[in-house]
Amino acid sequence: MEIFVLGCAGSGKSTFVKNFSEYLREKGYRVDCVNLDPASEPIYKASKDIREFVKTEHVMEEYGLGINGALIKSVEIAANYADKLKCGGEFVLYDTPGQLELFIYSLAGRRFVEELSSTFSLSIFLVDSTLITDPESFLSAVMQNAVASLRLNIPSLTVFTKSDVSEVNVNVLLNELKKREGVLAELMEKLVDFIELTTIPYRPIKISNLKKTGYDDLFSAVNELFCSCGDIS
Ligand SMILES: Nc1nc2c(ncn2[C@@H]2O[C@H](COP(=O)(O)OP(=O)(O)O)[C@@H](O)[C@H]2O)c(=O)[nH]1
Ligand SMILES: [Mg+2]
Repeated sequence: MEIFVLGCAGSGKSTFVKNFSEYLREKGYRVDCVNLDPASEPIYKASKDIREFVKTEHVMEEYGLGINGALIKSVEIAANYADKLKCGGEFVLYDTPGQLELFIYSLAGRRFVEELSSTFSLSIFLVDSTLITDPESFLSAVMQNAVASLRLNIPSLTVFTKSDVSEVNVNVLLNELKKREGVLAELMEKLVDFIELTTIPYRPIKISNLKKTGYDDLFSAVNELFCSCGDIS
């Protein structure tokens, strides 16, 4: 099974890849971690690393680009090497570039996913819980996950990280929403219907990468996604 780990910069992708791979190995699975971020050295032992083929800092020098241009260019170049990053583990965790938009709003992300995925591929969309302070930020995060899923054409689970410092309480947020008025409140009410209709079993899953909690719940949700298809590894 291939798991593409997505999320905004700082949401906890790399820490998740490191700690969730350890969790899966403790369960007895063969796990590969793959770094798809040409701008960062992996903080885990990577079976494959895109930086063997392209490094953002070299692209900056070679093409005379600033950091933003070099990030875009290096991810474009990286996609040409996607076929060299295949791994044979029962679970393969792909750590994606720091900036989410480089992966989901460029053609590169789709190329990586097409090249590397099999029948049992999904993305895990990490959201920093400390940034979910109101119904607006909650619904934006869930919608952002829906966009990522559509852009990459794979199922995607929303997962709230950093639950050790801040816990997302969906019922409280939805109650808050009832008190809102105006055009945006109407939009949000419709989005709640949309989420309920289209995202089961995409329930909010809360994890802490630091404490390694919530991983059992996440593991069950991953299994549920493919449960009608038999052996998922
Ligand atoms: N408290 C807390 N910090 C976390 C958690 N996950 C990641 N972090 C911290 O958040 C920062 C960004 O994490 P990182 O994995 O580099 O995020 P990335 O940019 O998405 O790859 C680091 O300082 C991590 O130690 C978590 O579950 N809880
Ligand atoms: Mg990272």
